Amino acid sequence: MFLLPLLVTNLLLVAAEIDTEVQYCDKDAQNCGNEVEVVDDTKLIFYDVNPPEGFNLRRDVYMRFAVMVAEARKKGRKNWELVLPPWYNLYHWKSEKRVPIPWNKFFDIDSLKSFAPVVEMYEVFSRIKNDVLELDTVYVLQNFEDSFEDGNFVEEWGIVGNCEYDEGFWGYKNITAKEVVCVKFQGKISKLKELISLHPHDKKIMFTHGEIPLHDLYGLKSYWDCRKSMKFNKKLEKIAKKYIAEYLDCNSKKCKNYLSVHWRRQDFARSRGNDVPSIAGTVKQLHKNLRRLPEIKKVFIASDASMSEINKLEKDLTELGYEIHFFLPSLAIINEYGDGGIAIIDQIICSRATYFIGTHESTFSYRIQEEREILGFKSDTTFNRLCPDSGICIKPSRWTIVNK
Ligand SMILES: Nc1nc2c(ncn2[C@@H]2O[C@H](COP(=O)(O)OP(=O)(O)O)[C@@H](O)[C@H]2O)c(=O)[nH]1
Ligand SMILES: *[C@@H]1O[C@H](CO)[C@@H](O)[C@H](O)[C@H]1NC(C)=O
Ligand SMILES: [Mg+2]
Repeated sequence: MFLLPLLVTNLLLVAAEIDTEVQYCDKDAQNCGNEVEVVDDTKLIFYDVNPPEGFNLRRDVYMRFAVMVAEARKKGRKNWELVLPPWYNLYHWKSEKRVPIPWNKFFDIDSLKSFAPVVEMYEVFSRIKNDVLELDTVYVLQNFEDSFEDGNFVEEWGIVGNCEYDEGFWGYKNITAKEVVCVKFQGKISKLKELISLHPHDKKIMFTHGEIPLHDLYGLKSYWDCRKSMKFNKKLEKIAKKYIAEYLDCNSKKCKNYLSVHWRRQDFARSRGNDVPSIAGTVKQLHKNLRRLPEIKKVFIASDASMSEINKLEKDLTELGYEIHFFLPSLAIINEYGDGGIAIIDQIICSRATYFIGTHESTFSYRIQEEREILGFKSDTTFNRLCPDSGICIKPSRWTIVNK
């Protein structure tokens, strides 16, 4: 029986690989790392995002951290793991119960893990024996007052000193920090590694205002590899698929018979009059686009608008001869997935349409555009926007997919 020794050797090899960064383990030496120590050696990277930011910017911030940690792993830092920050108290999710929501509610965690070593907060808790999760260092990131010195953007950071963190650790009362340090930061996310290396023995490091560091390579291969791994929870996909089959008569991921619109209202309608149209302006633009697509009569509308605005839009478009659809969730879906899940279902339905029209500078629309690039739609059918009623209407940037 030679299987067992082989297995043991393999385990040792794995352990040695995890251990490489820290120390070389000689069997004669004292304190030789045993398996328990190896497990404890994990370096956990936590982060959070400026509280008012919405779901879809947060998805982008995740990608910055995921790419950084995946790259660090490739360069031998095998013990780094990224902790997925629970979704808590999001500004737009009005009906949500105030409890931290794990990422598996919205995303396919195995797929995320295929790109980066991520771990849910509840898994971190389950590894801990104490009643409290104590972070070693929390870096509170802050912008420099002047980001452009002499008109040049320079990458830099500087420690301000000890300070306070009062944003509440994703709603958990049992998380504390040994040290909180304020840091002015400007630059790409890989520069955070310089901060991480200040305290090489820290095992739990957190960055707040994760939106401040920028992508290392925005729109390049690593970006898209990460983006492709951000698959939604299969149950949400299934709900969207069923809706598309039932109401939009399509059984494929690339439909040929409906147009979709992301009609962003609320704060956009209130404060971005130069970017978004009125209801009448929306009707006019949709009619104009649909006249160029004579085979399409079905229109799917995703929106955060009030019921009265939606009803008006629906009435006007129906009078013009179009068949208008919205996703109206059942109570069961509302209870199970909340506003966050419903928004994802809207995004999936938009991303599978023949033709998509989005809202200018909405990250909700950007994520739909990326999904369509991944599905392989022609870019002409994707990078379209609603224009304001009057004034200039800048064409959307085309962030097309990069596969190699
Ligand atoms: N269900 C649904 N929710 C939306 C829609 N548009 C916006 N929302 C909600 O409003 C939030 C908008 O914030 P965010 O994700 O930051 O996107 P942005 O503000 O448009 O860049 C979303 O996360 C949703 O919760 C929509 O078409 N459908
Ligand atoms: C912290 O509290 C949450 C519930 O609020 C619980 O799920 C988690 O296990 C606790 N963590 C620890 C380390 O006890
Ligand atoms: Mg937003």
